[in-house]
Amino acid sequence: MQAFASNEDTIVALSTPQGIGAIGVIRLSGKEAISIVNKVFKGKDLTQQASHTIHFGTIRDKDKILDEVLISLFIAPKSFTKEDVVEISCHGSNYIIRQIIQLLVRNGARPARPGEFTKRAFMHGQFDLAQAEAVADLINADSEASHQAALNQMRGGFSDEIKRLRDELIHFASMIELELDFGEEDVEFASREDLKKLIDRLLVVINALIKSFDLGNVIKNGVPTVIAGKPNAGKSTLLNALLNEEKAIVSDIAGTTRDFIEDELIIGGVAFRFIDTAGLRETTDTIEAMGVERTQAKMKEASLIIYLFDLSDLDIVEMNQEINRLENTGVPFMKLGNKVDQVDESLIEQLQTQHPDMLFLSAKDTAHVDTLKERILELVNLDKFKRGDTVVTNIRHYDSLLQTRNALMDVINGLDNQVTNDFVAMDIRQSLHYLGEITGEITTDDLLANIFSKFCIGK
Ligand SMILES: Nc1nc2c(ncn2[C@@H]2O[C@H](COP(=O)(O)OP(=O)(O)OP(=O)(O)O)[C@@H](O)[C@H]2O)c(=O)[nH]1
Ligand SMILES: [Mg+2]
Repeated sequence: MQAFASNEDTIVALSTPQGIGAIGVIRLSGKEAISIVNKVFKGKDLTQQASHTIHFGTIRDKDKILDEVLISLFIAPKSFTKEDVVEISCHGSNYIIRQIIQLLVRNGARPARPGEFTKRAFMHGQFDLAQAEAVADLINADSEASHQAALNQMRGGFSDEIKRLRDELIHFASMIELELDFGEEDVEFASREDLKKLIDRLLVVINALIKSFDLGNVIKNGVPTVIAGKPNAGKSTLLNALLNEEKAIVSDIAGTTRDFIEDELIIGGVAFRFIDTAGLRETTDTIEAMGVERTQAKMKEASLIIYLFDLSDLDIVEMNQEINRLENTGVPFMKLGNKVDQVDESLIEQLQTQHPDMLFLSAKDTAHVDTLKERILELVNLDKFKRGDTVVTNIRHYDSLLQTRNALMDVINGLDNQVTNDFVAMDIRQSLHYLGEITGEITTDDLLANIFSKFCIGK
């Protein structure tokens, strides 16, 4: 039956989470939504009611009352899907919900597939594809920053920018196609200079969007923050203090942590993924060596490295070598002198003159760890984000932007090499295609199926 599922069907699903709750909301959308519910509802004739009204009554399976419910009516096109939508608020018991949905299915509704309500809203022009995807991100957002990014996108900031650029390019494309129609005659409707200027402008915006993905990605998935240093520096102690939980084993035996240990923590509305690692040293122990290799791999992928030095066991020459190596990785890092409780003030003063940006702390001291959290937040530059600039968070959009950039470069190269109009037109069409993929002006069934299958049922 699923194979024949059509966009014309009236669909039904539970829209609130599975499980017991005070109420559960069952949603239907489609031409028959009101008439199907009307068949099993006793209270009023729902087909005669106005849009945006709520009605009290009972849902009955023949003579058996299943539940007392409230029915909300949304008549097309004034609904989320732009179809007739009925929401049944019933008591949130799994049994009642199952019984009601089965009854509605027996009366002609079809169980909705994942994301099908949102897909219909998209197909009826409620919003574009990038905005539909933001709905999924919004539901999944677990920090203030990722929530804000999804909200910005859902409200269309990003889409507007893409659409504006695309419209300008369409104008040029049509001019050049017109020239093609004139064939042999040497006419030029679209100035090549203006076209180049437009593409340069497009590239500036697109490059900025591409660059924003680094930030967008960490906002959405958490900032990968690696805690590294030599064995016994206090890395696991610091992880535990940050999380306020005995997550990692701490001991005075060097080489305690052998694999990496990871957990998420939200600081100032931003999700951070802290990764405690095996201490860095030369070792003949095979397992520990594998751990060290993993540490190095994690450091390369990190957005931020918190590098710990054990002040109670410090070789300054070696420390400076380590700092040099860190600088060469290109990954932002913080230098931490740990175990301040074990050393003289004079050592700290000496180090402070050499490295003014070094933070001295005891990983065992919660007040110190709070200061560290503030410093971490400062280091991850979220200013751009706070200003409400458009930030790309979706890898699909990122990919389309890269493709757009390539196609635009082809246009520029073509213009520089004075290729014929049909090639220029083709490259412009290519860029329009990739830009259109982002907002869904250009879609394929596969693309849509792929995007909406990631939604949950009922959304
Ligand atoms: N006095 C003092 N001891 C600390 C401090 N931080 C950590 N330690 C101790 O240092 C030892 C090593 O701590 P760990 O957190 O296991 O060190 P690590 O860096 O994870 O070590 P490996 O997993 O072996 O690489 C433990 O005995 C801790 O209690 C500190 O700020 N002050
Ligand atoms: Mg450890």
